[in-house]
Amino acid sequence: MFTLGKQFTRRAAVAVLSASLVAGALAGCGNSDTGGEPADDGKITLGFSQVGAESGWRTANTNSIKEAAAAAGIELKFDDAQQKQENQIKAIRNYILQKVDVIAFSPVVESGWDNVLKEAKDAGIPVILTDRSVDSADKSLYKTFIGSDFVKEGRLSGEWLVNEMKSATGPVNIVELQGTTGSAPANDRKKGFAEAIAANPNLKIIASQTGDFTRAGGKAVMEQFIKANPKIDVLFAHNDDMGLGALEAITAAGKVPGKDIKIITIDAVKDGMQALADGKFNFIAECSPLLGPQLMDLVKKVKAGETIPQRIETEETTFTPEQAKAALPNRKY
Ligand code: GZL
Repeated sequence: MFTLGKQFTRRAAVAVLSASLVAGALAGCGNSDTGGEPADDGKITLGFSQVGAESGWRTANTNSIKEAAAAAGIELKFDDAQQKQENQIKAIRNYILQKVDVIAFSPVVESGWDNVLKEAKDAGIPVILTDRSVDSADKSLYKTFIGSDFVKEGRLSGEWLVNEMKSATGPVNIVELQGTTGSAPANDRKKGFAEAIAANPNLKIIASQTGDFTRAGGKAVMEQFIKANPKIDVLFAHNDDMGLGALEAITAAGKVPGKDIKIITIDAVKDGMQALADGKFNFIAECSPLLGPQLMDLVKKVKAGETIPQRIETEETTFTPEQAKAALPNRKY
């Protein structure tokens, strides 16, 4: 039971506390110059939607982006979409609600982005495409694309095979492990490879199916290819990871990878380069995941309203087994 004195004191304390809470809240709103928004401390906030974590390439790409954001003093909001377009769209909408300064993402597939990109444009938030592109006709929906020329990667792979098989007389049966269905790298690598071998009718793609850029996918589909096709001379895999998965299926079938079945892949991640150096792969076309530093430079330029090129392609090369042996000690990823 409180005496009056204590009751009064308690009531007074509650009143003072409530008044100070209200005053504090108003003061917080009143401090910013944008009416209720946190004061702009000059730090750039980047919202990034990543495809997923499906391959060694993707892991290296994510590391590059996170390390570069930290080094550039850019606040990074990062989302892993687990290879689902609906998750990327959700993440981009969240970034719009959070009023980030710039949005960047690697679109898991080429189509279906116009609406959400228009929402970002209407919200005044610039978008940068990294790694993979979109098929939007309206180029004003994004500021730039930074990444590889996937058609060239496919073409270089096909050109190597044409040269490798120039003395072959009979049919050369090729099986193809495609990347994620509908993705720019899968579409373009397939196109470039097919164009490069088109003039050589003895080079025939007898089976082509997606392994979704994963080792498990590559192994499962290669097992089917081997069951259905008694004579396979070449495997063209759209990335190292599917090629590495296929190695397990090839050896389980009692065949020697790199000899009975020649293997061409794309990426040049460390595990792929080791397989190449060991003679299990025969050729790799490089696709660099180290886009982080260039992306952060572009984020700063876009935030500052500077004009940047519509498309920025990364420098890449190719590797034979000998070249892989020499490059491996200094490989960053
Ligand atoms: C290519 C990239 C592809 C890689 C795969 O830029 O989008 O996705 O080739 C990765 O390893 O999964």
